[in-house]
Amino acid sequence: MAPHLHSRLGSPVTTPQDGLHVRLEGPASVSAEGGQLRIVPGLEPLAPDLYVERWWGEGPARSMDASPLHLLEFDDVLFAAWQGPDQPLRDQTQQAYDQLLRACRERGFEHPARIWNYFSDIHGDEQDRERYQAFCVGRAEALEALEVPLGSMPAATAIGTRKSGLFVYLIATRSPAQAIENPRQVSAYHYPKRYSPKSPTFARATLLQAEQGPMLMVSGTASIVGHESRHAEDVVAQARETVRNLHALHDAAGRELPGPAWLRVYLRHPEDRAAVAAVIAEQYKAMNPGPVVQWVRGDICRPELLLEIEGVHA
Ligand code: 3EB
Repeated sequence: MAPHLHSRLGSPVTTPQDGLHVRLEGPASVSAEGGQLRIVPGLEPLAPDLYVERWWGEGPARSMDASPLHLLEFDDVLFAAWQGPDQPLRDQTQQAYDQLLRACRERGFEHPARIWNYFSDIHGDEQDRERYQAFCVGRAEALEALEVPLGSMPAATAIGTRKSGLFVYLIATRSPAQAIENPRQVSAYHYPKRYSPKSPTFARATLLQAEQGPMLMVSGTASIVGHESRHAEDVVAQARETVRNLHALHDAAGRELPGPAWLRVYLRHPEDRAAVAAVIAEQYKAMNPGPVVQWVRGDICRPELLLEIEGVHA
């Protein structure tokens, strides 16, 4: 049977509902209690958009809180989160992925469909490597050891923060979602080695045939064509290239899918917001209502990239 999975980006509700809640305000933390898994990653919201991202499934939700691992299990979807130190990043990432994926497998949720990664100082050095590369190596090692095939990677986000700590959280299902690649881009797991000794292991998007209809979970998407960054230092051109990539992913997944229900925009420089907002408004002007958009300050993994956009079509 198709899994039940729902996602909304919206205002905080007074009666807290069951599910995964990602908030951007308050001290960085992860906790699972009752029917809720609450995550405040080390990101900075760009006020006044203090939206809450909520994901939920069907049936009673059961939580398990055993730091560094926090779980929330519905009938046919599992949310899992890991919070720990981000030093040394390679080892911590390897452990986080190993523990998260083992916990998913033990509960019968073999297939991670979507994963988010946040950690500090993404352009800093660790053992003569950029920390983003150390992260890629730790992640690839864990996924290899667990024999996750390259064509079955989850959609992903990896963003640098200004608060220490590694936050990894995911959505896993019992049956696989379909990985979608972007025909305008080389698959990240086939990037040349100059970006990282172990290539980034993620799908550009995953398409889940959910009970209520198809859902497309779109990875963090940036101004990259082929494997190369485009339009260094030109935020408007980067925004236009990024929405072309989002459009290409929508095409690849199937135009019968609705447009994005919500988007999250990560900006390296908050002052670029108005320029990027104009590009997004133009792109989705035919949609009514258009996507709910959340704005966050964050460091994209390549220093020349000024923004990244992720989202959900459902
Ligand atoms: C890119 O397309 C831009 O390493 O998990 C976007 C989303 C990016 C996820 C990751 C990296 C990751 O390569 C960067």
